Amino acid sequence: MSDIRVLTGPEVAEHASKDNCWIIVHGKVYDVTEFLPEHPGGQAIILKYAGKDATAAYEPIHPPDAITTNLPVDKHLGVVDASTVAKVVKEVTEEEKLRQKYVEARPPLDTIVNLHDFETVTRKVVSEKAWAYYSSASDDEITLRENRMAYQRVWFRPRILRDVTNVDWSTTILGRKSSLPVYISATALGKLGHPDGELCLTRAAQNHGVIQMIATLASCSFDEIVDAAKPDQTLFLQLYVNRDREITRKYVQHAEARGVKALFITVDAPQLGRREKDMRMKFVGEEGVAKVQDGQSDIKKDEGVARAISSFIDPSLSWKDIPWFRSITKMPIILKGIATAEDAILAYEAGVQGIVLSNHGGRQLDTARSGLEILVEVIPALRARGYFPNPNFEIFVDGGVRRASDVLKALALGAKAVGVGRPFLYAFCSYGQEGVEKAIQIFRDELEMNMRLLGARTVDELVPEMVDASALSSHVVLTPHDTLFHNTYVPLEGARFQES
Ligand code: PPY
Repeated sequence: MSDIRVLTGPEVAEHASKDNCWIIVHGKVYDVTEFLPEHPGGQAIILKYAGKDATAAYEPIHPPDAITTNLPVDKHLGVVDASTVAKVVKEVTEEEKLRQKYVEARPPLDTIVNLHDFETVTRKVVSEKAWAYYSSASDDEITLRENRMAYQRVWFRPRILRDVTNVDWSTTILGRKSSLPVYISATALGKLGHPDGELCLTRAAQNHGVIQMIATLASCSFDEIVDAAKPDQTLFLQLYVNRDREITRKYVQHAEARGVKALFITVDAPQLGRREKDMRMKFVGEEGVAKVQDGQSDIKKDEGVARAISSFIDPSLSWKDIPWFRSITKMPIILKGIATAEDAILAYEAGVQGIVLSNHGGRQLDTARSGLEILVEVIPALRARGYFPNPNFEIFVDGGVRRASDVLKALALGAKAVGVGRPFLYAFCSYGQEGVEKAIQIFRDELEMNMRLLGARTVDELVPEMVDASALSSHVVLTPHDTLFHNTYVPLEGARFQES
């Protein structure tokens, strides 16, 4: 066994320049000189910690293994004697003091009554940077808001006198049991908002029989998440396809070997949308983000959290790649981000096992339609070709779901289940694992009431006749104002003047 080199703080501090840059992360010393130009978050942020302990800045946004997997072994220099390292004292800003105050003053969890409440709390208890990244959507955020509005253009046609003493909202998703017709959809960078990150989702999901989709860009590493799950817990994987297909192949095969049950390939993000709230945070100057997977280095300095780390995503991904995915895994393959009937038909004909009708939470092409509106176009088109219903091809919808009534509308119109991303993310940002459990409970309570009132005892009894979706594709119908949503929605702002 080779001896581990033990370095001192002052020794590390000697390597604090662009041409000779060492940093400390988790008590280990790394030579990142050659990696500097490749860092997706830019060089500036690493150089800020050159010769120092970068752990505090590294931790919220990098999976623990990001540095070890991306840096060649010969750049792992050894461990540092902790007693010799100067502590990095982080100045407590006014923003941070205010944030702490809000954390202390959070509404007790038992006073939270709906999913919007988690968003209201999150906005105050996470950093401005986290809020900007999570809440932002592309361009004018029209689609973000439309996702919510679309559900309000569909009205119920409830049936009565059906003995609704017992109602059961459990279902299967891709052949796996799910206690809800809802799965936790992938959201990235969970540690920006809570120290335990996505593990809050995993632990809550296992207690309640809910399925979690792990994000390629989760803050927790893939293995940490799988390790936190019970052996029989169903996990799905969301995939950003890497320009280096070998990295993707290994990632997918590792996931399958670790028991992941389905692969959701994101197909609506060949380039990341411009999320202006996020961009205005000038993320890169202050904190860095990991080269989570291998990628390019042509990063601009002020593009926000998401665009800073998106360069590894392959924009050349095409229908021609589907057979390759089929050849590397036996997991069901689902295309996440289908937005038209034409592509739904192509997906079916490509032999995948499902599609997610989605606009990526309004974060990609602005003024793209809502998943629900896509659904009413897709179902008849598939049906006309004899492709629907088909138990081996499931259709999911995501975006804008805040109420069980939304879920029931999507199911009545033909969705197998719906994906919920931000509300679960906000649930753990505001209250950790307990928040997620509460969010699940809220779904249960709302499902019970709404199914009774709708006259549907099981998810199979949710049929198209229970909804009037005739106004869904008209974008000019007036509905009563959605007060809760509008109270949490933060309007975009214009250019900022410099502070004097
Ligand atoms: C998103 O932010 O919408 C994502 O899908 C996650 C992400 C984060 C950073 C780079 C690319 C994608």
